[in-house]
Amino acid sequence: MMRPAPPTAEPTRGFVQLREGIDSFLRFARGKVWEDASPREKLHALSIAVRRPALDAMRESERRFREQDAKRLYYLSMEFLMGRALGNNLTNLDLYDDTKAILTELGADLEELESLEPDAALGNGGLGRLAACFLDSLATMGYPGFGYGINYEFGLFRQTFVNGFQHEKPDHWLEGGSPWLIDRPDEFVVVPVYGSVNQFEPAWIEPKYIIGVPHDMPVVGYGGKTVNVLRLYSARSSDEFDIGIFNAGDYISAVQHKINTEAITKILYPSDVLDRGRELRLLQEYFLVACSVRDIMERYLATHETFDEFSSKVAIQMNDTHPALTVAELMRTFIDDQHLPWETAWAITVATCAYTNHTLLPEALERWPIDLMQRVVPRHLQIIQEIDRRLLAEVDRRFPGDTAMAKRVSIFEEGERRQVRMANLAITGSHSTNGVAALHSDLVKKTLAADFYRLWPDRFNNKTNGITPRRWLLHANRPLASLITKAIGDGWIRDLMELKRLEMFVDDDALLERLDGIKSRNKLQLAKVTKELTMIAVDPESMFDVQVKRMHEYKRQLLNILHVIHRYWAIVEDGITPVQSRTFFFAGKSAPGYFTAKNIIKLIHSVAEVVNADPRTRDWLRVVFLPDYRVSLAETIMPAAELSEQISTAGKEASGTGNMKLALNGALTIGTLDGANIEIRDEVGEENIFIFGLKADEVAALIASGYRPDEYLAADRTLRRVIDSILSGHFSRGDKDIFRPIVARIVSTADEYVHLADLGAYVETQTRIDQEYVDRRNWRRKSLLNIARMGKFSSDRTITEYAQEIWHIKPAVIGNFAHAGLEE
Ligand code: 26Q
Repeated sequence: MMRPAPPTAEPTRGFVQLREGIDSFLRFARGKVWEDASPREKLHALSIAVRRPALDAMRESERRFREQDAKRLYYLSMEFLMGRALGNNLTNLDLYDDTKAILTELGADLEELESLEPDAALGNGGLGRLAACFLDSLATMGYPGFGYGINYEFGLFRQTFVNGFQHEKPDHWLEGGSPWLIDRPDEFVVVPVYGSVNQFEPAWIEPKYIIGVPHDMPVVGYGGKTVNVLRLYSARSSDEFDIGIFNAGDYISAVQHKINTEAITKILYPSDVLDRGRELRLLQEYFLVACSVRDIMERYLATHETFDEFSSKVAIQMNDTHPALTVAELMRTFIDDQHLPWETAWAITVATCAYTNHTLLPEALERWPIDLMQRVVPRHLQIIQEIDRRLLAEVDRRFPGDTAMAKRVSIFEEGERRQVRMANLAITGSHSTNGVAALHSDLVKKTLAADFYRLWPDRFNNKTNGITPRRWLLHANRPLASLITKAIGDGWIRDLMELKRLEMFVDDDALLERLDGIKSRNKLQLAKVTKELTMIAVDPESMFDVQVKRMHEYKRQLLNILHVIHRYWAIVEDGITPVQSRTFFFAGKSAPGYFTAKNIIKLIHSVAEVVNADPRTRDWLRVVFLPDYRVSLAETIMPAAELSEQISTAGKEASGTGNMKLALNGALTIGTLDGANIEIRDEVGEENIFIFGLKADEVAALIASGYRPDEYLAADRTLRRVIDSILSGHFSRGDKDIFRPIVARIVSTADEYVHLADLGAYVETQTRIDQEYVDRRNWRRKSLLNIARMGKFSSDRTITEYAQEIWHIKPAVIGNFAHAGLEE
């Protein structure tokens, strides 16, 4: 990219305004000058100055959308894992280098200030980060696309380790206020909840009321032209808003009501497996839906008289089933508030809504007990019952007598405690259901939703996930980004397919050398951070092998650590000198109540303690567990990684997106044929990726025919040695019990993740990888080919597909007056 001349020559307008913005904030809001400000105040002042051009562009973008009466996409999600804003926004506004120069003049370091910003960790993992990448792509391409979410006071817990055990600390990220959140108290909405219904009238009787207060986060598109909004709601008690809903009287119970109400948006549920049947979670999901739908309706009705155009002006995407009550809330609004007939309301609802599925794991499918819904959202339950009645009528008409099918598709599940199946509601109430990678979407049609696929085959489609190259390459890996730009120009930033042109350089030694130099520099940086976080010194010359993701049995961090143990014994007992030294990096949070995942964290720490200390192994293998994995830490890890571990049991990982971030930053993948790994292989070519293990259908067949882990143990003494040494207490200071539950799971015929079935192939593949790595030029060549062939995995491509095939929205670029017939 062309960088502006040094500021001393001719300061740019952006430069002058930034400097002025910083000074005036400190003077007028803090009564200080730069020299007296603390680092945090400096960060705050800088952020306030940077948000000025962002907010100007935000107003201009909204004006454009309104003038064009553009169709808008609303992305409803319980999670947005945004990470830090300052560096990303500076990058997208093209103010990063100017700002760096200003701060240098002022005697401060931009990266140091950036590192003081708390992550906006309003999500657990992949699903929440996907939503954040989508917002970046929507704004970058000029689409009218907006996020709706919850303004959790506490984001995902901060993770610490005590003695190798995970501890959770609250993440009070808003302490001191965020410069990136604009309060909009005057745009509050009123949300009814609880109360009752009767059979005679379509109405909600004597509900209580909650106030939803929006807070807007600007989403700066690359180039700074389009700035969209992520609107996050906080729950407030109605009495503060003085809208006369609560009659004064009982002071204590009024305060109690305030406490209960405000609890709704206090905290993000820290589980990505189900924490089932919690009333507070249902309240959160309903609150998100109710606030968003009210806001969407108000905006639509400000410029439209009837609902004839609703579905041609509004698209709603439901990020998993968490906001699936949208279907019922839209129906309630159309019928109860707008007095439309059922058929009309239903046609509009289905044409407006679309649903993305992110998992096939049965334990992760949302189900809500009917009695709970009856209490919390009685009118919605009543509407869902009518939706179900009509659904079953359609099944009976089209598949007469197939009562088994009717049972399976029904939104209600029979049982001791009858439940609402949210996926069935979402599929029934949408015109589109998509999976997030080709294999996953195929499995949705064949397994999860086979009956619905028979009913409505045209509703099902695939949208393979993607990641934003702005955050994950341009911002996170500046040295690599500038190498690429020097080689092929900066077109890749908006069109990642341009990376293909790097293939011209596969045999260019000078470029491969520079690529090697950048990776080494990034590894040094990660080594430094590792030392600070863990006190462990790692060898920057060793291969950096990384598995970073939520802790889950299906993701098989266990397979990874079993291989490490195997390596350890190969050196110690078999006297095998490895051809290559390696550092195994792990990072990831476990749900606080997920006992097995927490135990796996402890096992990894225990193995680390032994292998890192043993003089026979410490030069060959190091194990590190980096605490508190989050977006900002990922921005340091991805650029330094050389081997990417994507080793889930085939058929279990819907897509994965870390796999894409790592490959885009030049790591080679060792992986199973699962999720998007399959499509990564298709892109990079078989010779540039390390695929091993059972395929999805083979896993299914193995389990169906009776999985026998003991057979793998009997056949392989090195495998027995790994298991036996865990049980012997070798890694746990003699404690023979602590890891017994883990071992019991992997030697059991009930291990649905078939660890031992894949371990042999995994170890062999790892051995082959060592040999490939020793030829460093060969490795960097493959690394370059991986980077060059990652174009498909830009979230710009994903969003373009959603826009054209599901949402039917168009970029509202400057000068595009399609409706006024003034097209340029
Ligand atoms: C639901 C109800 C109650 C409490 C928690 C939840 C909950 C929260 C988060 C359930 C699931 C999640 C998150 C799921 C998730 O992150 N799935 C991942 O989505 C990615 C983006 O599509 C995929 O790449 C991953 O494969 C998938 O695991």
